[in-house]
Amino acid sequence: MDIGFHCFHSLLKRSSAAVLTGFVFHSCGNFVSMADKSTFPGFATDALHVGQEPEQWSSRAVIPPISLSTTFKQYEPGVPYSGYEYSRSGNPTRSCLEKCLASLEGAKHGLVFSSGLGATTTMIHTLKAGDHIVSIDDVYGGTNRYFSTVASKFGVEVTFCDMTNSENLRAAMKPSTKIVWIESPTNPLLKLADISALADIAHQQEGVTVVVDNTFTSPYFQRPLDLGADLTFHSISKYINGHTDVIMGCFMTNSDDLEKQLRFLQNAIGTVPAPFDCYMVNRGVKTLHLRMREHMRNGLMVARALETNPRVTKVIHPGLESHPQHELALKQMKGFSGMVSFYIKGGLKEATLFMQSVKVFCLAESLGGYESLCELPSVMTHASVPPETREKLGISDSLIRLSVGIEDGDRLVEDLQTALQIAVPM
Ligand code: P1T
Repeated sequence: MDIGFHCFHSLLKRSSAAVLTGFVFHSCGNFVSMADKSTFPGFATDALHVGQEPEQWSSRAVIPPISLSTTFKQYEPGVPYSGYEYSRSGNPTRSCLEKCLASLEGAKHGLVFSSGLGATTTMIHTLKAGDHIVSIDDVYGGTNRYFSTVASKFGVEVTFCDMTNSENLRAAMKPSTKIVWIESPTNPLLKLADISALADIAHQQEGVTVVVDNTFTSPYFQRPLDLGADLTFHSISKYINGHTDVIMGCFMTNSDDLEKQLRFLQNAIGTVPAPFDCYMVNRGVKTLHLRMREHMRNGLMVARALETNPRVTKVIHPGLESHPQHELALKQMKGFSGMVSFYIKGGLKEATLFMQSVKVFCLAESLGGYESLCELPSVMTHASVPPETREKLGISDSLIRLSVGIEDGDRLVEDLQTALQIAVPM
């Protein structure tokens, strides 16, 4: 256990006490500087500089240019001057983003795709009919839909499994299992999976690839590859880009073989992002470390405030002592994002009125941008999950998901408290 863990742990406690007693800003100042010390060394420097070397451009441009050309001149047939031939198979703006993102996960390779689901689709193309995936049960609705209704059409079998108990994975695996798909924290219930324990179990069987969807935490606070995963996945559309203006996904890996397979499939399928979008993400990621500290501070502040509100029946945030896997959070994460879920007293009527009454938060899908968003998973992001699965998981019409942004924390709390008063008369 390192010093970072102790700082993180004691600050969580200090921050909560301070929020309750009203000394939010003073405490959060400490929190931010301490949280910063506990993150991965060199993160900010890498986010700013890796893959950005001016020497790679003849102009010595400090900011990587947007390379729009779809094709590149060749010296003789099949021998390009620059290593690039055609932009589906490789592009200079994309390459510098991939190098930068790989460094943030401590990975050897990074690959970016046209969307998070485009990346998922590409990975599933490594399988053949009859192969089996074990997926965490509380997975993003679109991932669930892709596994259950699209991959299954091609003969790929999927088992959804509650991985909060790692032993459940052992029971769910079959000789045909090829991928174990973990999301931690999950979308939208913020359940955690013990990545090291699950990777150990999965790797007892040869040929199993462990994928961790790290979208909800970002590489600033969690590095699944260090915990034994083979691939880290992100919907870049969220925290990594952070500005709600690009749809993109990625995989990071230390495996040369997985990188080779994914690059081949990406070129064969065509799931590539546009150079302009790569430029945008390369720019957005430069402030990831700064944004994540603010998301963490505001997320905890909001979670604490909701916990004491009588119009709320339950708050879910891995940083709260009430979270059933709080200790695991402290063990495998170095901090938290701005994701908070809660159950409002009442049902669909109260939840709808609440989301129509907020003024700073915006009622919209997605998450991880600088702005605060709220949504109702049961009818929005997780509507495609079968109703009986939603019910079993607890994705009811009173479950509201917040993506807490980096506005002033006290304004966010005030906005939520006011909307709750309007929506749930007492
Ligand atoms: O939207 P896209 O970039 O294709 O990423 C899909 C995806 C994958 N994994 C997680 C954990 C996600 O949250 C998402 C996208 N999620 C939303 C749009 C949402 O509002 O939850």
